[in-house]
Amino acid sequence: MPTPVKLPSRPSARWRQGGPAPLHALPQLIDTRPDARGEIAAGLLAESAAIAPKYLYDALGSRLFEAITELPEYYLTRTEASILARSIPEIAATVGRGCTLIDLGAGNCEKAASLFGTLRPAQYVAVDIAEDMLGHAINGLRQSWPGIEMLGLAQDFSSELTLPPRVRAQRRLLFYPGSSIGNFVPGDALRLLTLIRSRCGNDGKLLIGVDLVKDAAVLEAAYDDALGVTAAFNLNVLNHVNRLLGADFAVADWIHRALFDRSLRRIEMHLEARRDLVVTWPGGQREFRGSERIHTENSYKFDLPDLAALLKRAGFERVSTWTDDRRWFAVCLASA
Ligand code: AVJ
Repeated sequence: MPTPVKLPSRPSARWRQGGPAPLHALPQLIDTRPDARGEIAAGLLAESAAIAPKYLYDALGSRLFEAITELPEYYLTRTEASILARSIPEIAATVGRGCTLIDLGAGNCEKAASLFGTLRPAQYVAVDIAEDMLGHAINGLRQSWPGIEMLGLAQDFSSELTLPPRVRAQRRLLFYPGSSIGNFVPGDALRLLTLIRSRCGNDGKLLIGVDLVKDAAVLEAAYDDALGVTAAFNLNVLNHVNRLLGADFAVADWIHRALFDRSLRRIEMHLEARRDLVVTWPGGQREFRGSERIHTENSYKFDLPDLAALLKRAGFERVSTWTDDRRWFAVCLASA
């Protein structure tokens, strides 16, 4: 029998917000993340074990991901930044000053902040499942941009995208950069984009960045770098699961794997057991054979025609696209 551990209790959904309050007294961080334990246990007990990629982002995982974005092999972040730097004047001219910028998966908010000077939003809403990073980032940004009203939402927007009444309904620009849409299998990606479209209102737009299909060696190096930072990022999910579920994963028992599946057009990240072992948690356990894997992430790669088709199916009408010279990454502005 596993030793019972004390688990943090979390109400299933909560608005850290009472009735009407003066604007200055409202919280800057609203947390509605659901309880994770049931979902994680179900994933571990599935015939092909899986842990959802959102659990990669505890405090350390968020910092490891930041480190990944600086690796020579991980071209995505800097390629997207260079495309945005070139296209943002045109985007800003289309969107106009004073929009409400809604940042989906804001992380350290750096990408969105790099657009503030040109875009001049009136309101900035940062949504992310990683609450620790969000609070810090927003506090920092407030100092530098006192003219922009800011709000953080700790939310798993893959299951809900609930925008409180303080978020203005008009002139929204939803920002979904970094190819994060690639974490979703095609049906879920379409569902999420349709949800995003519904949050755009009748005059809103979506600015999205996606990674494009390319040479397997380039892709695999980006997800299995020489320094081992991506390996640490992947393995760290086990520490997070140990805390969330009270499980007893030993990180040293697992190996990081990242492979491109060209027919499915996705990088898959897995953790592979080094030997036969048993993992236990309060109320459950799972046996793994040596070399058995836990699937931790899909990272889909797109081509431009499919991407435009996907955005249209989600309800966007006009789509403008910018890419880099190598056509490794694309940024799209899609309007309702
Ligand atoms: C943040 C989901 C876009 O898939 O490239 C980086 C996460 N995983 N290295 C990606 C990630 C491994 C990243 N996204």
